[in-house]
Amino acid sequence: MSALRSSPIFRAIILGAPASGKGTISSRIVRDFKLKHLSGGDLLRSQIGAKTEVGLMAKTFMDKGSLVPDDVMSALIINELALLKQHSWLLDGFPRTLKQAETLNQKEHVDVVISLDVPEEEIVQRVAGRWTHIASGRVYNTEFNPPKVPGIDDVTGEKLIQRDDDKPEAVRQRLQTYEANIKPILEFYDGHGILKLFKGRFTNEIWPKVHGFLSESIPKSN
Ligand code: G5P
Ligand code: MG
Repeated sequence: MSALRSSPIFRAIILGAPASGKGTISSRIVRDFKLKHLSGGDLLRSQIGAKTEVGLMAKTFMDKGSLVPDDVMSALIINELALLKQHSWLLDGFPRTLKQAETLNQKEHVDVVISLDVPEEEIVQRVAGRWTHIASGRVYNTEFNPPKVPGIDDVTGEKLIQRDDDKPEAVRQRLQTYEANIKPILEFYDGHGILKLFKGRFTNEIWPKVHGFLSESIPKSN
């Protein structure tokens, strides 16, 4: 779809409600298919950590569970993708509005869009147990994939934190924001024939299906 391209480079998007497992499934995709991973949320959190003007502004929206304005978000992502011209990539959590989808479509070719459909009650339970390593975006869950040492990242030994927007009010707002925006985005990609839905309660149930789908979709020379 969009810009013409005939290389073995492969570009995918992963969408889904807050805590539907986008980050968890992305890390498995990166491990098995060697795509570069770019998460809008991780990018914003690194801007917040660096106390940039964009980061400080974005935090005011994120803490409430609202979306960062389209122009700011699209500019951030498009700039990052411009650095990945020679790479296959996986874009996590972008686009989140039809406007963002249209902006992306004008700039980049996308091969497939993976959409995760996980029941809401499962999501609410998960968030309470999530611990994040901000610098890398690695996520843990006290039940599902606990770190080897509680509160410590397995790879770097640095401290894990609980995200400010994982408080119950913000999670409720994030879910509402997602529901209010997702339908036209899915219709947009379905209209381009590149949407693939994955429904399930658990990551370990969804992941083999995503793996099978990508094994079929990614060019073998990649
Ligand atoms: P983010 O950072 O993109 P969300 O809300 O879309 O945030 P989030 O919270 O990062 O999504 P996820 O990546 O879908 O969730 O899920 P995950 O982290 O892998 O899994 C959630 C938890 O469940 C983890 O603890 C994991 O270990 C656990 N888990 C996974 N699978 C299972 C399972 O099978 N069982 C169990 N028990 N646990 C499991 O965006 C944050 C904010 O940034 C802004 C917005 O303000 C947004 O709210 N933002 C944007 N604003 C505008 N436009 C955009 N495009 C934006 N992108 C981000
Ligand atoms: Mg995530």
